[in-house]
Amino acid sequence: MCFWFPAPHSVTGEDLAELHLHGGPAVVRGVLAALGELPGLRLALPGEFTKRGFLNGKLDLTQAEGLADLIDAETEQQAALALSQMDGALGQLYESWRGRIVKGLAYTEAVIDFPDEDVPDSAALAIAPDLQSVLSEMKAHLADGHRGEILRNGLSVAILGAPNSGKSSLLNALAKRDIAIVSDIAGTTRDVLEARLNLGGYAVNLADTAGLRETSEAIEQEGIRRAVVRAEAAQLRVLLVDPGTVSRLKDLQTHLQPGDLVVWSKADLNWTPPALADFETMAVSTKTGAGLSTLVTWLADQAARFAGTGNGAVISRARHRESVLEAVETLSRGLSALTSGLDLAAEDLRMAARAIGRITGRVDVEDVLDVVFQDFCIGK
Ligand SMILES: Nc1nc2c(ncn2[C@@H]2O[C@H](COP(=O)(O)OP(=O)(O)O)[C@@H](O)[C@H]2O)c(=O)[nH]1
Ligand SMILES: [Mg+2]
Repeated sequence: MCFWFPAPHSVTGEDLAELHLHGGPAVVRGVLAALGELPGLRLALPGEFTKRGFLNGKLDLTQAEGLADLIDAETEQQAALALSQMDGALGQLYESWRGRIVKGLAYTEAVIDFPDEDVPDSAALAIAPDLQSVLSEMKAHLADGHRGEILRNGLSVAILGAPNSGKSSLLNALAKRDIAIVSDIAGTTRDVLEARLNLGGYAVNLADTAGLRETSEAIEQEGIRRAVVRAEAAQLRVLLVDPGTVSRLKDLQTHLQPGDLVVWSKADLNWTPPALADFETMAVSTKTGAGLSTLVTWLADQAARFAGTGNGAVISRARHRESVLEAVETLSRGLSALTSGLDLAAEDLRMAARAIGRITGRVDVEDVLDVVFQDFCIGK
């Protein structure tokens, strides 16, 4: 069966034919081979359909990125974020900012170009309040606790603890597969091991780390150094304490930050943990499974707290954040220059508009295009 989508109403904006085949690989290969014999036909590059759609004005870069994210989405919340970005919410926000900056630029240039009576100097200052509010909106957009990026990349959680406290067993239990080697030999885990989980619709990256202790063994020392670095970079830390390591609690606690969790492990051994005021605590046994579902719920709640929902216009990529940061910097410089040198102000406003335009793909994007489309699969 063949569908014909004439330009300009197809997804790419060009004439487009779509073949529907029976799904067997041999049939698909046969048809592709036959098509390959026709003059002028070749296989599409990864992301080429979407790229042509972008070049023909069918969607902006944030929407193209939303589509790529939707294809890669593993959890419901990642898909929701991708869909809202595909809908154009983020692109519209950036375009409206760019429009307002460009308007300010136009006023400023008018004052520069017609210095005498036609346009009074105050015209340039008249647009200052609106530019000021664009600046505040951008700053609020940046101060979002990275929730879009956490939604998209997953909440990062590090499991910490002394050797043999049950960290690797916990990672395996939560991931429901044997990722880390479990053994009663202290110092077994050295590298940071990661598992990507879907907890309540949120992506969570759980890291198992080397047990914290004094050691003279060089490789284990390096593992412990990595554990500490990883724990500091994580959004949350879970400290595991078992009966054998509870005496070191005070010292281990120094690696935690407010909001982190202490897990009393090996609850099946029926031991009594000490009272602890500074952190939330819970008891878990990977041997019996007791407490595991409470821990999973806690982690999912934390992911929701950090990431919110995927609705609305939130920054989901470092690429966007860098450009908005650049726009904030140049726009605030331009605003202060409005009262001193209009030429300088105009140049700064132009740079701010360009920084925002780069996010949606409105201006000099050649270098950005490769970055955006290289992650696509063939056929999209
Ligand atoms: N009784 C009991 N033993 C456990 C539990 N979890 C782990 N262990 C044992 O504790 C030892 C150390 O476990 P492991 O996960 O390798 O700890 P790690 O060094 O912190 O990664 C192993 O012998 C495990 O079988 C548990 O919930 N209950
Ligand atoms: Mg281990």
